[in-house]
Amino acid sequence: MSIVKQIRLNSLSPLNLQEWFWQPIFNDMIDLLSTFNLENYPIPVDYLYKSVITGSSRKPIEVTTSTWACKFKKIQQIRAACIQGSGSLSVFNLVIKPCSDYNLPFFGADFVTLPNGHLLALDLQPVLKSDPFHTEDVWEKLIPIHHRWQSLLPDGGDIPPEAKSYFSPGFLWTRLPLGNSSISIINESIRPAFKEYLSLYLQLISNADRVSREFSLKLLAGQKSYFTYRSEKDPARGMLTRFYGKDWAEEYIHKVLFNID
Ligand code: DBV
Repeated sequence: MSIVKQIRLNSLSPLNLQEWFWQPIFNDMIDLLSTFNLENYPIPVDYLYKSVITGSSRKPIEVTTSTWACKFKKIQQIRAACIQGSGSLSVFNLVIKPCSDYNLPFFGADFVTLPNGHLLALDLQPVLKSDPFHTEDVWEKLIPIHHRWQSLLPDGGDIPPEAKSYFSPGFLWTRLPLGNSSISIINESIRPAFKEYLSLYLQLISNADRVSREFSLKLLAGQKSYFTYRSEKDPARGMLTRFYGKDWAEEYIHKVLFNID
């Protein structure tokens, strides 16, 4: 059974990957975004869709990587990297990058299914790590939502120490084993948590006012260092290189996933 190949005219065309484990959450995202006037965010055609046959000759496995992206008022880029292989390989990685004229955090989700289990991360991540004016009003809204869902989930364990300063006090983080009980947890906790985090974020966007030119330059510098960090430390680098080769993987990480321009 292979994934349905899609001919997508641009990155904004709907993504409807047959058997993609994270498709329902992706659809929730589209529903929530549908009140905004979404515009295409061009992605080079080589990165819109990529497929490789891997595994053994007796048991070949197709691994596809699709990129979905758009932009809208106050948001410079929203992009999703969507990977589907066999049942135990599936990724939905989402980043929303606001225009630096607005005092907004990033939105980030990393939903990863691998043969050793699910790894689930959700956060609104500050652009400036130690500026009290930046996102000061966000945390009192996010922390109760975080607490409600995190208390139902096991803690995800240690994260790389250099990553810690990028996380917010509302970082939702868990690891679950493969199996039906985890699928119930994903449906009953992760999916609604994602919707609540994203709804809060969209509300923050709607309420955001322009900042001064001076502050906007600070935010821009913070965004650059965050994207540089994410591109240097991308945990998917090994996997993408293995499937598609070093040249494609490096270009994808630097020019598409974490493009600073
Ligand atoms: N992570 C990405 C992109 C991916 C991706 C663009 C295209 O930033 C997938 C895919 N993340 C991915 C994979 C792994 C992780 C791990 C495949 C597993 C790597 C492995 O085990 O081999 C959250 N993601 C992780 C880890 C953390 C995060 C903390 C464990 C890293 C480690 O142990 O080294 N990623 C991190 C985070 C956000 C995020 C907080 C934003 C909310 O996107």
